[in-house]
Amino acid sequence: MMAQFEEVSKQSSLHPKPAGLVLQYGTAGFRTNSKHLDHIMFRVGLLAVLRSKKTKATIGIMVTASHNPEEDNGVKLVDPMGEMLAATWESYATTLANAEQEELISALNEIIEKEGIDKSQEASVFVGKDTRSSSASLSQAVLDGVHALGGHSKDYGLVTTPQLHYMVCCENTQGKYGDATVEGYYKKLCQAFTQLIENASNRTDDQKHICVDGANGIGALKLREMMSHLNKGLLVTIFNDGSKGKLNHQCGADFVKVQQKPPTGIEVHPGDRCCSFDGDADRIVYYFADSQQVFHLLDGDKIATLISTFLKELLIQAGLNLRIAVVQTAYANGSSTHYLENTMNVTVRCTKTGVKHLHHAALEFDVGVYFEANGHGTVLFSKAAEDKIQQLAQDSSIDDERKRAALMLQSTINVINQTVGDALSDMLLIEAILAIRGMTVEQWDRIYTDLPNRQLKVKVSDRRVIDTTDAERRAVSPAGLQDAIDGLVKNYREARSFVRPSGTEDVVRVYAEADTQESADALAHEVSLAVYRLAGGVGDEPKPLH
Ligand code: 16G
Ligand code: MG
Repeated sequence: MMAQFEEVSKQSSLHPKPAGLVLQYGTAGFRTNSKHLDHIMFRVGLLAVLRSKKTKATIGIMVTASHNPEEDNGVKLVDPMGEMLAATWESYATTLANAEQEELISALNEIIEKEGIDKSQEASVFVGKDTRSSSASLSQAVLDGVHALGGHSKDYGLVTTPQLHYMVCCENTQGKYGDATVEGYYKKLCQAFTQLIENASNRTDDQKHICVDGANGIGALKLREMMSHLNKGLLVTIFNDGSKGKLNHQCGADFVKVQQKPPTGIEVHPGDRCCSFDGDADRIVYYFADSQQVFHLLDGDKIATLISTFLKELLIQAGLNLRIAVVQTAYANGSSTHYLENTMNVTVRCTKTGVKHLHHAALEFDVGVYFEANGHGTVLFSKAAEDKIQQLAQDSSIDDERKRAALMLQSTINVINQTVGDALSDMLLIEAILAIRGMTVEQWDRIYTDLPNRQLKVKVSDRRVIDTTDAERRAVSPAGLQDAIDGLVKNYREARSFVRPSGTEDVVRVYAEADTQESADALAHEVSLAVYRLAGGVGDEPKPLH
């Protein structure tokens, strides 16, 4: 190990840390301009080796900055079952990232001691990257870090974030989750999709057709690869495939959700079913234009409703008494929550923003459907639920209806990427559900009507003065802010508003919804003013939207 540390010191001087640069492992890992990330990548490689030794399992490292602009990059660690890195290790990541060159070895030693890591344990790390121009050299820096500390690596090259999560899970379950190859991923998902759509009656080519905005990123590439496994069960036209446009520029799921309009690079004709991926293909939103050319967005809430309704009905048909729930955040449209709780009688949980919080809450149920309104989400099945579904699917004594439902549940388990939200996998499940139901996007959209809403940002001198509780739905500090919000909300119908410090940008986010767009806009503005006045706003006072 001494020799290994010398190697780390030597190599780390080739990946020097810019003096004074401080970065934090946030909700989505490290993320900033790609110029500042070389030393971060090397050190994340080191940390992954320690994490692998500690867990005695393969760890994943994904080089991506998701929906951020092309100039940015970032990196996330993936834990053994394909989940996000454990929270205690996030702070190790931050410590390592910010250690000066001469402190690096002692920082490593400290982690080794604290975690009681067996230094002689073998380490294995899977690495993937997105299509950014900086990703190639940055993922090389990751590999350098892994090798400097004596870890084994497997470089998957260009993959989506969810594909890397899948690989890690496959490897650590000795193939039970699937084959840890890109081929294995396509085969597993596409076979399940093909089985699901056997339950759909004859579909026309129009019904099979979908327009996909690939955000000029990795999702477009991987969707094209996947199409050869789909046997014409789905007819896909890919837009923003990276051949001309710039990554995430005026396109992708984040753009469409935030701007509430179609991306550039795609013409949305009435009747077309469209969807957008984000830059690393872990988010998806759907949309269409109606006959009046009015744009309709089907976000994560609509997706969660479609999927949970489908699953709940299958569970009833299969006669399985399993607990199903939908996990959302405060950003979920009030209409979706109301519909799920009061019409569908589904349990709804609300957690803080960030995938790991939703994922964690979903684990408490037999079938946990989680989605953020921004389109990141998946379904988790408990081990007990999977076993029961498996048994029933093989039971020859049950009637046809139960059997059919059990088989569909089984295929759903296989089509969904349970490790993390996955645009490719979510798209296949959504397409299968629409096909089985014989449902158009218009019909899906009409299940409930979104309450008009508005999101704004307010700049303050220190966003940490805002502290929240109740899954970010109420502010406990600064004093008087929540009372002010409550007072404003009372002036509108069906209104709701909350504020929270962003985890990814230096701003406070404001959300408001109400019975009309005018009211939602006015309320969001008034709440922004309250934040500006009570939480140390900087710059000009927020202006009304109209
Ligand atoms: C990160 C989160 C995402 C969340 C977003 C909120 C992960 C992998 N990603 O992108 O889930 O919606 O942050 O951003 O957890 P905000 O804190 O700036 O509003
Ligand atoms: Mg993403």
